Amino acid sequence: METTALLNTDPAIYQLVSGELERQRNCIELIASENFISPAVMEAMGSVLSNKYAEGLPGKRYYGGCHVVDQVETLAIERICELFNCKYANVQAHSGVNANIAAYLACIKPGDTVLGMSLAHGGHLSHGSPVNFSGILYNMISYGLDPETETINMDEVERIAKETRPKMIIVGASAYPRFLDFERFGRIAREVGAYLMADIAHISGLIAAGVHPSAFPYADICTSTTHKTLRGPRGGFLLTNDETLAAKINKAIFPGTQGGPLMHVIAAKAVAFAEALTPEYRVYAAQIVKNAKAMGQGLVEGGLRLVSGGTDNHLCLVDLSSAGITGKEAEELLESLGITANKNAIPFDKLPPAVTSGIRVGTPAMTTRGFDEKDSLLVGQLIARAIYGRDDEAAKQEVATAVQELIAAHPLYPEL
Ligand code: DSN
Repeated sequence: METTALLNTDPAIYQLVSGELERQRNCIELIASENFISPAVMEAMGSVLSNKYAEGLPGKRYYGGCHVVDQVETLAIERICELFNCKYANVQAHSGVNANIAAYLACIKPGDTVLGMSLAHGGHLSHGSPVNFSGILYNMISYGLDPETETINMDEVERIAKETRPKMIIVGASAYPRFLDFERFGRIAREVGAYLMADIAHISGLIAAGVHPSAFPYADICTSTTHKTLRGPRGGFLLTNDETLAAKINKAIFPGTQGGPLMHVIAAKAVAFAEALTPEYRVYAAQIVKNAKAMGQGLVEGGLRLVSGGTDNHLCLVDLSSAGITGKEAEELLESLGITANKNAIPFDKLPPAVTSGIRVGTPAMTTRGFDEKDSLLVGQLIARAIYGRDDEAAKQEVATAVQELIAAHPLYPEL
């Protein structure tokens, strides 16, 4: 790293930041929710905008000196609205969960019934887990996957919705490799008089680039993170086309659940949104999906089973139960060979969440690094080779060498 201020002031943290850069450079990053931001996004995040308090919205702040950050936030809002072809956005949410908290607060009251996807089947903690605010404050009902197809059974969602009459239905997932049927979810929500909240955190970049069906016009409200497929800084945002709901969302963020917005992060979001509006980004997002399919092919050729039989998006969920290894063991094995992935429950998993029978592997980060379908096919094959050859030192060495060759061919952050 070139800067000297951090080195001089705090060599311990400098060394750790450098160490993390080296770690990112030297492994194949397959955590489906991670990505590598551009140097421009990084620069905006490390800027003097971090110094500014700006509670409120552009033009309506509770502090003086906001005329510059007002322009920053206005640009971020205009760009995200253009990206998703929608009318209103709030870009202040500190994270995806903060965006979800605001969405609940804007739409419903504590104790109301909400229908969301089960965490055990690929949903998210904030979609109703009993240990999360959502499960604590609301009456959460869940839908899961069909045991045969391992996909969302929309007839079953409709049946549960009609039976339980939720005030809000959530569509969105953290470990679901198939397209989400926003249109059908929208019809069900309208039939039972519920708001439809689409949590598009994982797939927002794919939707923005037109390689996944859009949640609008079906969703009343969309929530998302900015740092997954969208390749921005860590953070969240909310979108809607409804003016009344937009006002409620703004109030739910501030003063409802947050204080001062992180203006440096909002600037970095604006930069990432501008990047996502370019033709190059659309090519990138399409490549993410092509790479996930190629990686899935490599995994299957190597003898592993994919939940639902394949992928439509940026990730594959791998069922390891017939390979005789747990998700936890596979995560550790792969990490020792230079591949970073995460253990993940598979539908109807018999093992606990800290062990699991699966791993989740995604392509957003490695696609940023320049991996193509040929590389991704090889990555899938290498994962399978590592898993089936885990007791064979020569096989493991072969995988580790192939990993090093792949990353050497696609350098990360050469400018740093
Ligand atoms: N932790 C994120 C993921 O990995 O999917 C979701 O919040």
